Amino acid sequence: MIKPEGVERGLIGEIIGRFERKGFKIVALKLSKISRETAEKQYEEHRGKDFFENLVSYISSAPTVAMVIEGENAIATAREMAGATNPKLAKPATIRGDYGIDVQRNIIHASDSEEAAKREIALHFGNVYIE
Ligand code: 3AN
Repeated sequence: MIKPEGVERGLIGEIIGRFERKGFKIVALKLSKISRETAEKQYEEHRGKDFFENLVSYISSAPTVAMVIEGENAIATAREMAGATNPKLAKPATIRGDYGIDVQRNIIHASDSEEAAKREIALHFGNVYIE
């Protein structure tokens, strides 16, 4: 998911392009302002943490781009391409390393496991792409 910061700064094409050029196939794509309820479900694992409230408010404050990418080792590779959670520590040539500074507004969210990917795809796109 491209977070509000990435959309506002005009980075949609750049970010999608990176995944396409890497060789992944974009199989679903949706620009929308997600509801607070959906944001809470997306970040359910972080409920109770001190940044949860701000994170949920932020992610539901302006449009995001959700996408499903398909390809070999897609989950791990997408996270490598996203870079470290804190953009200050993310390496150059990663998305967060190249475009981010703030840990909350860190440009992109990438599912961290097959289980999370299935849950998040269902949350944003329904069950169409789940095998
Ligand atoms: P990642 O997005 O790299 O999987 P997570 O799952 O630890 O990282 O964190 C989810 C989101 O929560 C991050 N993308 C970031 O927006 C936010 N976040 C994580 N740690 C912090 C923090 N210390 N302060 C503020 N926001 C944070």
